[in-house]
Amino acid sequence: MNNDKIIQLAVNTIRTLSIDAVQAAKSGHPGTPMALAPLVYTIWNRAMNFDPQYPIWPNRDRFVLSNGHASMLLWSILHLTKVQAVNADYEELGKPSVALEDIRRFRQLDSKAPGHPEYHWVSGVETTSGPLGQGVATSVGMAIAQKWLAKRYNKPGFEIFNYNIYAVCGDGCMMEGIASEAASLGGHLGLDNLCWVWDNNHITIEGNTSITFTEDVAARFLAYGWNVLRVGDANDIERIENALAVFRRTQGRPTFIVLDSHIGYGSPHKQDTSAAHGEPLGEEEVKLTKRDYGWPEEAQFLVPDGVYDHFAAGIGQRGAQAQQDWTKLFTAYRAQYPDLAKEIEQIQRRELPEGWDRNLPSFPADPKGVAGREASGKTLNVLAQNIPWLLGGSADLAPSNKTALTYEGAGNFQAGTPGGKNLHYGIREHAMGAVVNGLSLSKIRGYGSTFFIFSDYARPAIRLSALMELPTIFIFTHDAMGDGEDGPTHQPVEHLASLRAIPGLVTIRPADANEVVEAYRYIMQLRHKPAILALSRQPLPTLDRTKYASAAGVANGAYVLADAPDKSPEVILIASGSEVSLAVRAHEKLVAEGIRSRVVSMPSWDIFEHQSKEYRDSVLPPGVKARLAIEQASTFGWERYVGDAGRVIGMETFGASAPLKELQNKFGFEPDRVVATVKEMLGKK
Ligand SMILES: Cc1ncc(C[n+]2csc(CCOP(=O)(O)OP(=O)(O)O)c2C)c(N)n1
Ligand SMILES: [Mg+2]
Repeated sequence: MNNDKIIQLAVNTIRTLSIDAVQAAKSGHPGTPMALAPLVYTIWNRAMNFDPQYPIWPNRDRFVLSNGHASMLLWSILHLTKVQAVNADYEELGKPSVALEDIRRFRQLDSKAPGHPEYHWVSGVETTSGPLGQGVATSVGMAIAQKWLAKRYNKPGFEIFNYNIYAVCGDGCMMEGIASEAASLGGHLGLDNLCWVWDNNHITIEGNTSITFTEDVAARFLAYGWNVLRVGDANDIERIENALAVFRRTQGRPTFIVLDSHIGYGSPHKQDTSAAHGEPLGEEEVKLTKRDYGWPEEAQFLVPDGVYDHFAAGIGQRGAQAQQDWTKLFTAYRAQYPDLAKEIEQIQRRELPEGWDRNLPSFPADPKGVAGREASGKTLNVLAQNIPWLLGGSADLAPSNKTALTYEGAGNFQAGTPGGKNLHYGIREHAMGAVVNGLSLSKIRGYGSTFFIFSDYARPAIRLSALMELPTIFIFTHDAMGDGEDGPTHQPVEHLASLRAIPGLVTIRPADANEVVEAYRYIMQLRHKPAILALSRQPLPTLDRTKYASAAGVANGAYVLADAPDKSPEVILIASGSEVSLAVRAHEKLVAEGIRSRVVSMPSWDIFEHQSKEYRDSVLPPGVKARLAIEQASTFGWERYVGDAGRVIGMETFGASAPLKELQNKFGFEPDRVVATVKEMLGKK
């Protein structure tokens, strides 16, 4: 078989597998895989350094399919290149990541070819994508990570990290704000290891983009500081290959390739129409399209002879060679730089270095206390020195969030200083969320930060953190009404409830400085869960831990902080964050009046829910029905802990603009209100 013929056969295999899978599933997106098969073929078989045998090789090139609806592109290429499956413990499973049977069962339960690319579910998927724009934005985080890793670990003669990141996106990604934020950041940082290819097909679901999207996208990217290239024919493999080669030679800026394509390529009635986007072609049209490709019309899920071999001779050979060369290089590196090599290995396994928690601060009892954000800043600065690969920053609020790493040598991450640990995301919260995901997917321990209220702006990326089971960290300050005068635009109300509702996300709202330290201690040990910290702006009294229980209770999510004298409470006060010291003050009054109250500090619902029933019942004895939750946030959801007979002092409305003291008075966050409510509940009025 001559070369052109086998190439065409390989490309058409990607197309027809996609068509057949969508047809069998009776749902899915055939048009874009049909159009982009040559692109994906070229990136994988001609450009990428990726060893299908070892898809977690640390120096592999990354491929991100940001237009995740075109997932059949990924399932086809993972299958045809015989990428091997690896489990969450990084063990090779000795079977393909995506079998032909999975493709036959596209979009069915347990198939390794789900509707959209899912990290953690299918080996070879570098990030979950589908919410448009997230993939490309995440790729910026991956590119930042590569730059940082290269700066720290590469040594003369040892290019340990020199990989590139390829991301494919569609019109939807280009319309989404998150992609613009990320492109702006990527351009500013001059990420020349990053290449986005835009599938410029002029089609989205509602029709031609002439109805919605008529700006000059290329000009936008030039303005962002990207190198912009154009390939006028998505079927021209040589020109695609040339453009990718130009990308690899380009220094000092990321590359944006505009690829003009025809959605549904080859379909006589659906090409260039939105009908090709998101529904099966239909049996008749499938046959006509196959005829157009010169494909046997009746054949289904056909992988013609020679196609697997063709990929094996391309990416298979090149990737294996690159991986083996690297592994040899790394062996020599380990001999010369054992400490750095050990770090790289720990990073890959998401382990913490020895002594990661040494010198963590401990705060003495102090009625005036320390702000949550202050305690966080101190703790973070210690951890970042103990854990070299812990890095991050804020969306322009570092002075308020106290996230700046201020110790000698921490440095700022900029184009010319990629070893810096302080990232400046700019006022781009959504991209920040995705960038943190990208760092984490690269095994760097990344964090992002802003005011808690603006967690909304990052929420879709945080949700993906949870879906991907990434140990990302989000540090949110100004967690309630502590910024009083800024008013309701800046006062979170529903945010705790809404983040607590995200499956797998660990939400922690510490009560005092020592709970902040314990929260970090807990978070740092997470390997497969994201965490958010909700921290106060204002000082919170540092509780006297000789009198009250140890802050180590944070690791249980909730714990008995102060108890009734006989340890058999008639009422339980449950609080988080700034309301814990309020609960303690009310508790002292109640006890003085002979009421047997208990205070439960509950920094994290999620952690508490993961404790044994025995433990949970010991903290909240089922027999004690008089329960009062106090939290400066939406009351939504607290019924689960206070029960039918309980009460909640929380927020039913937005806040207001006034000094904090007046707000506490207006909204009832005062000891006397707590005491009165308890008495009412106990019928002692
Ligand atoms: C954030 C987000 N909004 C909406 C959707 C639903 N959606 C999926 S694909 C699509 C159209 C995308 O158009 P384009 O990126 O041009 O893809 P093409 O049809 O060209 O493959 C939409 C609106 C989504 N997946 N994510
Ligand atoms: Mg499109």
